[in-house]
Amino acid sequence: MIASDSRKDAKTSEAGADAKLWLRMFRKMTTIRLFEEQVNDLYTRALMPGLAHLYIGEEAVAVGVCEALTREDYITSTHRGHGHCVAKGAAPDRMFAELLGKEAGYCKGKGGSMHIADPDTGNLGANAIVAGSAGIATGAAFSAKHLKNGRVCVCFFGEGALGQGVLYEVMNMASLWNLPVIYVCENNMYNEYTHFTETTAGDIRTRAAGFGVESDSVDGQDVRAVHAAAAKLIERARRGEGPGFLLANTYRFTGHHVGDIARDYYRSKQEEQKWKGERDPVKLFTDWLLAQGVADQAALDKIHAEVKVEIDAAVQFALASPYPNVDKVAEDVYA
Ligand SMILES: Cc1ncc(C[n+]2csc(CCOP(=O)(O)OP(=O)(O)O)c2C)c(N)n1
Repeated sequence: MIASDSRKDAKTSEAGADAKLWLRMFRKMTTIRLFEEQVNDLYTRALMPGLAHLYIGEEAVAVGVCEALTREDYITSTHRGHGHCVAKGAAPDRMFAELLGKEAGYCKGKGGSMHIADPDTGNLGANAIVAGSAGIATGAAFSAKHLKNGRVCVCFFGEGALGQGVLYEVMNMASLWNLPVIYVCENNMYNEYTHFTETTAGDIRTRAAGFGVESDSVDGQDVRAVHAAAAKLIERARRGEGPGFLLANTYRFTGHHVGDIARDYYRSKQEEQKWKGERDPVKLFTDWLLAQGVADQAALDKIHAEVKVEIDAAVQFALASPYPNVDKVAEDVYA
């Protein structure tokens, strides 16, 4: 009797812990979605210098993976990096400040959208060079192994990076040296304006298998599936069992960058509508949370409203923040 009661208690608290995790994931995915919508708004109102590459449609990948990491674990990111940054714990106000070139930004306004780094949350930085962070991620895993600090590193990249030699050089090293690094390939199907099947021969996972790197593939629109697959590879790497490769199949809902608005010459409106209507990761997760009774609509609406307040305040903070003084132009610049 006591045993069965304590088993019941254990089960209930496990369900409670899961519910906490699911709702945290929902909050993070919502934060990324609203963050990106504001980025687009700032761009179209000519308030943001330069361009940005939105992560809308891919939120489940960053959140599913980063929720399987500790704060001390490392990530590296890409030109489409806002989602990774938020998922790893960065503050939206300092991110917006960076996008607007303000001194309060993560790189004091000198990095912009494609170069945000946040060492406090283990984010070693975004990189505008396709596959540019593969070496940095593998080096971070090398250091973690030799410092024996138990950290792992996740290297996010788009499938366009599969065409870059550096990825294969470092996967070879990671396998030979048994490094705690997980290469997460976000296959959103397009390298800029070209379908990946026109640039990528063969089966993607066999590229990892060729180096003896353990791999898995997952529906990148399903945050729970991403989380489960990522957690397996991450914990395996943490135990010292070597690198991993996760192929997350996903789709970017908007243009390659915010200025890519006339897209039907490379992909059809029907294709986009189908993904947005049937495969929206936030909507799919919302439906699951409601169906499972993890939360009711009012609770999810409340989270959404709280995130909206946070994002709106973050934008206002960034708009009101000062630019760096001109005498700071050469500070923190290395050549
Ligand atoms: C080495 C290098 N070559 C070309 C570019 C120009 N470029 C920027 S994004 C991009 C496509 C990237 O596609 P993918 O890696 O699949 O990422 P996605 O944009 O789909 O997230 C290219 C070719 C670059 N930034 N770096």
